[in-house]
Amino acid sequence: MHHRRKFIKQSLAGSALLLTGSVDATGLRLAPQEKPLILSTWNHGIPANETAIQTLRAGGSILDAVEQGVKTTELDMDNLTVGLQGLPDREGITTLDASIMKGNGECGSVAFLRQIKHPISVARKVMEETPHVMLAGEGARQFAIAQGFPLEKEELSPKAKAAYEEWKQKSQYKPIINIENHDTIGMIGIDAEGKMAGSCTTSGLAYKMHGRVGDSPIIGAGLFVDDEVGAATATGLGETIIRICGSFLIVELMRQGRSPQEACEEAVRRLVAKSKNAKDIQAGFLAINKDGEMGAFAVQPGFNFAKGSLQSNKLIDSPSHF
Ligand code: SD4
Repeated sequence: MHHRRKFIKQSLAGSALLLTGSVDATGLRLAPQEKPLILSTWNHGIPANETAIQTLRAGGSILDAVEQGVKTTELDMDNLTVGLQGLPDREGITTLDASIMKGNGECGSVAFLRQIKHPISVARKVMEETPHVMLAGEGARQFAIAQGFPLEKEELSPKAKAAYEEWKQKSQYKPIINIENHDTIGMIGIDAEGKMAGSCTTSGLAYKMHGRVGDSPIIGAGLFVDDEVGAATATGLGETIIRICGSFLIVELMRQGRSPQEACEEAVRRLVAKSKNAKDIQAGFLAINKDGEMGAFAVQPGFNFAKGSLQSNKLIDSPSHF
């Protein structure tokens, strides 16, 4: 409850326009009625949102905005959870997962992709240039090369290499929550006309088993968008998100009348109920509905997200279950 109150306070502080929006009896139906609106996971969402908003200002579509936005993160050398500079699997190989989706149901994704700098753009090509939704591994890499994406040298970034060498001392396979306070980037957006799109891109869980794929490239788990209802994206321990079809669940709950905030809270409640060790894991969700209302909720404190509009771009702490 404390966190929820804090969230509402910060959301209110974040937007003067929000004051004209509706707040229901429970205080949950926050209607910023700011469109376009872009939400991105974690603090790296701030520069990603900047790019997304600039893309819209330059006349790009909401799909262009969510693709260009997360490409900023894919290139961020300080980020150890997205892009080729991300932490490797336990064999020392960095493999990438990404998905992209439009509100009309078109979507594309890549999983277990190596040596390609922008998996999100390959995911978009899967959506636009193939009859398929998802390509994985060597097939995804071959497709990327055929589409003209340069093949990068397979070597760890200096930061990832140092972290991997340290991890190898003990080689303990244990998910770490909230490492560096940023992780996978999931971005969802709505444009001025109410069209929605989303993107999600990650190097996945650090020191995962070779071949492991998380929620981020799985449509309905890490990302789901439906112009008739809303959009949702996820971050955190992918296995727990896949098990509840997290993002699809949130959109379906909104379809049944829940606010984005209520839907995110219900998804976390289910995820916690289905997890044996909920106290040790982190997962967080973001949602928007077609009216531009938003929601955020996580298992643990520490999850934050960036809310970007034409007026502002702010980091907001998410409320949490624990
Ligand atoms: C995954 N959801 O691969 C991603 C990574 C992440 O916190 O968000 N980790 O499971």
